[in-house]
Amino acid sequence: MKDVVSPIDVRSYTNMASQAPDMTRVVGLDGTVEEDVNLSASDVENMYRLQVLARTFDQKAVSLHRQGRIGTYAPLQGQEAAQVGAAYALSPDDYCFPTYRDHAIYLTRGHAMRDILLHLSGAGNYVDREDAEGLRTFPPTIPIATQLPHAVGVGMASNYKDDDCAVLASFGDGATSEGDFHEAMNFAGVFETPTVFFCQNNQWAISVPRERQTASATIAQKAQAYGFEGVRVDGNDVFAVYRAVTDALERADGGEPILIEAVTYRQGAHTTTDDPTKYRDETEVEAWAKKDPLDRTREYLESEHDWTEEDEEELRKEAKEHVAEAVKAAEAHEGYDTDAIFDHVYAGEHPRHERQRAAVPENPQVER
Ligand SMILES: Cc1ncc(C[n+]2csc(CCOP(=O)(O)OP(=O)(O)O)c2C)c(N)n1
Repeated sequence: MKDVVSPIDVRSYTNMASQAPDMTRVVGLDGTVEEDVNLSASDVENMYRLQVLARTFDQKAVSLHRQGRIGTYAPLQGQEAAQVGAAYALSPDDYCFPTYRDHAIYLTRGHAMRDILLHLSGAGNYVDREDAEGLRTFPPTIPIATQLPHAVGVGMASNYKDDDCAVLASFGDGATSEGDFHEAMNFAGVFETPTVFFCQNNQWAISVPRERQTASATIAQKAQAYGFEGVRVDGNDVFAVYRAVTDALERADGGEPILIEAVTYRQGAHTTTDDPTKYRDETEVEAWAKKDPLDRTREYLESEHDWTEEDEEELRKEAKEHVAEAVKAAEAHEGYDTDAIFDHVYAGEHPRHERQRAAVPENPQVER
């Protein structure tokens, strides 16, 4: 097995080992330190603001589900840095394919929180139908890994059209066991599509731990089999993620796909219908809580940007108000556009859809 590349032969962006507050330092496995992540003071604050907003939204969404005010919800707590850092690196022209857990990607891409809540209550689908051509952030995918061939296809189309943009496709560690993942990686390698495969390795796929998912030492190394680079990044370090994705987008734009493994942790349940105490140990959760992405960004702001207790209180208050207004706006929405369930599944009409459309009651209401 001489030709097998060593598992650590993947570039790595991390400062996880040191836990140092200086998070703009990106340290490679070879010990080289890259100081500059090209972020202004307002970008740094904005990336913290988005993480706090995402967590405030997340906690509210769990509680809304408990009260029967939204449907099943997939919490993102613990993954804020991975999602904000990745989405922050994208330009408005880049395409993005998120999953059901990527609420912070949508918020960072500028989606209204109200619309996310409408989607979660079955009354919206993220897509501006008037502007299908302008669609850059796709609706969340629930069937695991099915967005990956789509993302590669969009990249191939952009190559044909000679568009100057890249495509970021987000997915979890569990998705790497799906055929769609491998087919997409293979196509990307052969056709040199501008694809950034962004894996949030949150250590669990519902109740299946990372070590039962794959015998590979890292997820990043899987890229080597498809002829392109894989990198690992400390997924709880918003600046390291931003840096890794920025580098990747640049390379992807030049025709080199790349796989990023953002090492992070799902602090909460898989969804609001899951009970993780049935399958995972509390000590593991506590250990990861010490690497909480928000705490780490805040420590950095305190030490490098004179972030004060008052700044923190004001930010938390603003985030709560933002969430409260979004909930109010979403709940003021009346009626359900049931046609949206069927639109965009096929390019045209389908006889089965005709029958299903006819079976849906007119303007159903949810009791609150
Ligand atoms: C094709 C398919 N198979 C199974 C499922 C059921 N399912 C929903 S989430 C999930 C685990 C996914 O884990 P991972 O990819 O690591 O993402 P995470 O939920 O941890 O963000 C599974 C198996 C599904 N949605 N789609």
